[in-house]
Amino acid sequence: MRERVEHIRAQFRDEVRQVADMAALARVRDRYLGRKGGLITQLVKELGALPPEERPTIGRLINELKEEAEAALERLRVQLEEQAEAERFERERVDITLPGLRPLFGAPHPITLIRQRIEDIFVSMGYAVESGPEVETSYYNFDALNIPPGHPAREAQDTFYLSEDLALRTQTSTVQIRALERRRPPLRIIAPGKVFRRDTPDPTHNPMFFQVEGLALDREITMGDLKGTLQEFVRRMFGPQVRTRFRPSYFPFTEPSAEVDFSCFVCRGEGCRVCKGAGWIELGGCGMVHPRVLRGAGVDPEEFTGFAFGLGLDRMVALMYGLEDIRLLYENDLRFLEQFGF
Ligand code: 2NL
Repeated sequence: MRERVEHIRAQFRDEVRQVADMAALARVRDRYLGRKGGLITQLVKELGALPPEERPTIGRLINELKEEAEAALERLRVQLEEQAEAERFERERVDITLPGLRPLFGAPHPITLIRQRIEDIFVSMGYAVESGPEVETSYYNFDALNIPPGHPAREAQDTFYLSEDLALRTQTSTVQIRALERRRPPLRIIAPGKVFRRDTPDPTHNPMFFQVEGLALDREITMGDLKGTLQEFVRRMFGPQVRTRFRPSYFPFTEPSAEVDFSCFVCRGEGCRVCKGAGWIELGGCGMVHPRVLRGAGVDPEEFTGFAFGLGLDRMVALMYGLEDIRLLYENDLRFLEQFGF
């Protein structure tokens, strides 16, 4: 019996040394200490069959073996667990001193930035900001603006027609006519928004661009009010030293009509790269609203007069940021767009 105990002890020690993982550990535990058929468990059961004088010594021996086995297996279990945890920590290691990844932040589009500045200036002068549909009927696009059927401005060559009667708006006057029908004068509104013309893209043209139109109607409004308003606008926009200049022009929807320029905010009119040596930069077109346009919208031109203007937003953005090609504004290249705002 003593030899069997010693043999099992040697065998146990040998097997325990070869255990490399939890599964092997469980197998060894079961083989020696399992409730049914464990080799050591078996020894304990056989103790009763020994002669009484042998029982105490053999019993102690078996007990020692059992305790040794239990202790060895427990030590091994703890060791395997620590080892598994250390491996997991190593696998999941994170270098918290590494620089973080910069989160991609949105930035307002340069057209949005300038549009908001323009809106703020006019809102502070008592104007409301209006918007309306980009697809318009011939009535709002042309008839209401004193552009009759057959007029060259209605040509399919310049306008994106969607059907006989529908087209993409070519100016935001459409929005102003709609607002006028809704609000009735006196009123002061601006209509910033997208407009569409069938132009071939080049550094200064894009078939879709942005315009800000303005309209002020009241009793006894004069051309002087128009000049003062646009003068104040360019001062607030480009600087206090900037002057304006009005040249006679023609639009079907205003009479009289004018082109408005402002003195170059870079060279103060001396002539430079920005103003192409002219000293002046074109701002847009303007004039006193044509009586026929007023009458068409149900406004009595004997009671109310007013001025209107149309300014190119893209050109102002290009000037402000020194862009050589306005198409940059429509290519959605993040390397370009990331540079604006905040
Ligand atoms: C230009 C010319 C202009 C208007 C737009 C307008 C609007 C109404 C009535 C009369 Cl509701 N006129 N708008 C007037 C004059 C010129 O735009 O060259 N824009 C870039």
